[in-house]
Amino acid sequence: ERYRVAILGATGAVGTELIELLASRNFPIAELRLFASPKSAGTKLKFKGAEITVECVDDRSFEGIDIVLASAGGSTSKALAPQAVAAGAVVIDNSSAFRMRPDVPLVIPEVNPHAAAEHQGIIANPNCTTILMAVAIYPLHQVQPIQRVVAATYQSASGAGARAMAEVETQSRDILDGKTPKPEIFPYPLAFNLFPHNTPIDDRGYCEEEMKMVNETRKIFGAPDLRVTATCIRVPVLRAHSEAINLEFAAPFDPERARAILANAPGVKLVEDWSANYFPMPIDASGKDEVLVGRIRRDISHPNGLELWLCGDQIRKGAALNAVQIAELLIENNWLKRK
Ligand code: A2P
Ligand code: 11C
Repeated sequence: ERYRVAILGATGAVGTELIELLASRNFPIAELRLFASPKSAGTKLKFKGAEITVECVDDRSFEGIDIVLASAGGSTSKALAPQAVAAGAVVIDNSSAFRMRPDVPLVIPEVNPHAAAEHQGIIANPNCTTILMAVAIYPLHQVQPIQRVVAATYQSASGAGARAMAEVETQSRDILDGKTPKPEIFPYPLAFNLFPHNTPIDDRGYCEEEMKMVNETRKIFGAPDLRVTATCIRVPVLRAHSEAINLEFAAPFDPERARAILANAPGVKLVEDWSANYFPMPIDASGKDEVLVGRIRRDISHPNGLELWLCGDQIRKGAALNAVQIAELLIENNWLKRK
């Protein structure tokens, strides 16, 4: 069977990757429609050698569509996902608009695939930072429940979209040419700099991105009391996010055992060469499907602590790949229709 698929936000960083992944993974497509904002209408994008014209959305855009892969921001998803569901489509939404709604599954296929079966038309793709961390730590959590997570992130520009990536490149050139960079998408220059993630800050001092890591991880793991704290930082890297993660268990977790578990975990690639001091790096994670994990070591400050370091392609596993994997999961299990 083949499916009619629409990408909402087809011209964006994630949308472009969605098109590439549908082609390279030979997704069973009967028809692919591409939507973006009115300013992109008429643009032609390539899919498997053919050209598809980008359309803007109207009242009838989703008629006859089976699967909508949405990555056009939260407000666009809020406005258009219900319309797509009413037209009979399943929406896999990359925005944060629906993630914490009890009737919306929040799915990472390697972690909680069965949650997808319960969808009522919308399935949410988690935040990229959350996905990368969850893929790496869930296999350990299954063996010995994690009590507490302390994460620090080093997030690439791609998390803020295609224009943010272009801004870092332009800023880098400007600075090397002796010009003063003009930030537009980001609040401050990112080239040769870094700053805390610029989402709104709550009354406890946590930004939205940090609280997404807390709340989404709890929902995905089905562990509402899991203690998670995070510090999210934007760094001048283009595509891949990195994360330093400290895990605390109820009893010691042998690093050798963690290494053996992660060497065989789905979606994870163990990258460790201690003699060469070679561990995951964003340049090696860019364009890869797996989350690269390494520097697994016992926490010298706590007998039950474990340290690890990871890098993952934010556009791929952090967004587009996870969404396509959810679509594949629905098809393989015959879960497209609502229960
Ligand atoms: P456009 O390129 O026409 O602005 P990114 O996250 O990389 O910034 O990409 C955002 C994506 O969402 C782009 O494809 C963008 O289209 C699309 N988009 C933004 N606003 C809308 C809208 N109101 N309706 C449809 N697509 C939108
Ligand atoms: C970033 N993770 O790197 C963010 C972008 O909730 O999907 C994605 C925000 C989200 O800025």
